[in-house]
Amino acid sequence: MARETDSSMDTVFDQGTPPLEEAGSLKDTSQTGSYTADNIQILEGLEAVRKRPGMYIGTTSSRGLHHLVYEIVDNSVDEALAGYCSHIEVTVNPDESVTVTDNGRGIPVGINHKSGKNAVEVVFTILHAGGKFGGGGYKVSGGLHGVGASVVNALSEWLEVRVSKDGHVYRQRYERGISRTPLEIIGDCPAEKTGTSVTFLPDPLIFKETRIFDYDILRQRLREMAFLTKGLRITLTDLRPRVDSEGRLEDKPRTHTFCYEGGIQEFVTYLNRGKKPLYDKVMYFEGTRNGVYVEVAMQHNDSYTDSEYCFVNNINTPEGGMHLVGFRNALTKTFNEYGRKNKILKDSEPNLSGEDIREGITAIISIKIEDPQFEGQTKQKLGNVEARGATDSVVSEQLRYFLEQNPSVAKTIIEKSVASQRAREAARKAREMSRRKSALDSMSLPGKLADCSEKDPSKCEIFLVEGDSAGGSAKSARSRATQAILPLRGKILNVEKAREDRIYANEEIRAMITAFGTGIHDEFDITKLRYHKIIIMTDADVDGAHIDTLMLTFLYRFMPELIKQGHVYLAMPPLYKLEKNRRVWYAYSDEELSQILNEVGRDQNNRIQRYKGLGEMDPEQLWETTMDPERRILRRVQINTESESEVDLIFTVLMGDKVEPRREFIEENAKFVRNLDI
Ligand code: TSJ
Repeated sequence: MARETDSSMDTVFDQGTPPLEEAGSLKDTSQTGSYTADNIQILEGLEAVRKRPGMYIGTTSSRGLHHLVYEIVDNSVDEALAGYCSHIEVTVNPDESVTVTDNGRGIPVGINHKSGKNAVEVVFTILHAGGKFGGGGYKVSGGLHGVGASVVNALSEWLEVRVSKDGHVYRQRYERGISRTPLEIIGDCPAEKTGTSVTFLPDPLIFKETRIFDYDILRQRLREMAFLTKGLRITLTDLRPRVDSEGRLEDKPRTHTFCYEGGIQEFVTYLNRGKKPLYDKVMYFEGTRNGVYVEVAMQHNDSYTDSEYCFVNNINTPEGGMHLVGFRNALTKTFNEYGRKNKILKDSEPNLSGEDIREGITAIISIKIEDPQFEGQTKQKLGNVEARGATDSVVSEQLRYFLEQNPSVAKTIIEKSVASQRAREAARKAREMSRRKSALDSMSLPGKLADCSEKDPSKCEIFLVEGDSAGGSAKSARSRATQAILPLRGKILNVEKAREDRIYANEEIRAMITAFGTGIHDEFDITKLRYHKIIIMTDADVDGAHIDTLMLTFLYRFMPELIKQGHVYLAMPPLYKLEKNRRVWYAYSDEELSQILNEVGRDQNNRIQRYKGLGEMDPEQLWETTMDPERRILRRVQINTESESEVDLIFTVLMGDKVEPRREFIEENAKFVRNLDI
């Protein structure tokens, strides 16, 4: 099972401030002597990175900031993949610098004859081909990554590297990419102690938006990296001062250690932890074909959505690509062959479709390839054709063998696929029927919808209102020109727990789909969106919050682009109304109420009303507190995570039927869940 423990690695670098010794016998290539043509080229290279950081790290927002850490950690992961490193420690220091330390062989310190430089300096000052977001992927002989160190160096106010090797500790310091000290020996250590440690402070001139590292974002990505490299131990420690909920300073730093002997097999167990697996085993296939190393782990659960996560050289490819195609081919072909051969699928029955077989699957497809080609608009799709054949071949061969060894698992999956096939057929008929009745057609809007008169979608908003009575108030309160109201009765269907056919039969869901106008899934077309603001308006209580999550789950599963492009909002009705001397205040939180009371005085004659629901407000109150664009508060919903598997988990855990993981998850991730809503 997964281990998450406190840890302390006895690092060879932890020597306090070492005395500055003589510079050793190393040649200083940066400070003394004149710059050679090479040096100038280097400066130009790194200057290009500083001029256009987006080309190299995608963005200089929080996301790009965190990317710096991954670029450095990738180098240590490569050392682990080469078999020389078992532990990586990532520390966020109180000054917002980050230290990454490994126990690998240590970057070579010898002089490279071609460049006349030591390897450390080459790593940190020579910009390697392209950069991830510039050219087509990245090429380096040897390691899979190793291109990022010079980029991180260029974008850091300062960076210090320490290498322990051959009984010495070496150090070099850079500022904004330029070496400020030579690589010098600063102390000795036992010859068997080796490793690399890099500390860097992101440059405020580059990262203007934020330089604050988010522990939870780092934790998620490092956990993912640990899953993807079995047996590798990764520790994250936050040394920044921190206060608890009572405002007291915490005395212990926050820390997590990830180490998964089972690798991606454990990753699947982790992803399925909020769901009911259909069988105990997690399948695991592994092999190398034509230089492509393929690893796949999978298990079905009782839900109706498939979750396939693809990685190339440990980098997520959300748009899939050749490895995913190969995996899917193998799955479809092998299950149909097995089903026919063993008469679970009768001759009279049609083949199972890939979709039917994948219903409820959780799969990780992770490949390692020498020269990955990333394609598509966001360069998140693998283009290498050889990856398709390799993945297909490894999975076909080993899945066939697995099914033969585990006939009861095979039977369970095929029976589930047949059920899915029938439901899909029923759904298709239901869809067709409702199309014929043109209920899913935007020409005939749902009867309950009170539409607005404005035709320009960018000026229009739609309120999805809990309950008919609140819906009624909202209809009379609204600004008719730009605000549409769609009342929804009671709790809407939980789409995590229903098959497609039932979902399409659901009236509330059909009404929403029709009103939005965009269509769903593959047919989704954002240009047909009829309202640029979709506002969920529910009571400010537990039931309201539940309806919010049901609604968001539906939107996320059926039209994720609406959320990603920032069209979805939560209305915020007030919690309290305070009346004094014929004046009225509304408070949207307990803090705000006490703030208002501080200002107006806590007198006897204050009238404080606690709103229990939207229904308690008359239309005028509803308008001025919650709907009036001039006065209301809206919270835009955004997906606030690097890792798509985490978003899936949130919805699964929040909406699934296992209570324990849900409670655990909410306790663990209170902040995260809030982030999702805000
Ligand atoms: F890239 C980097 F500088 F940012 C960086 C590299 C940062 C960190 C935290 C670690 C590393 C790193 C590099 N860890 N381990 C290595 N290993 C090598 O560079 C290395 C060592 C020995 C040999 C060899 O052939 O003897 C080859 C390599 C590539």
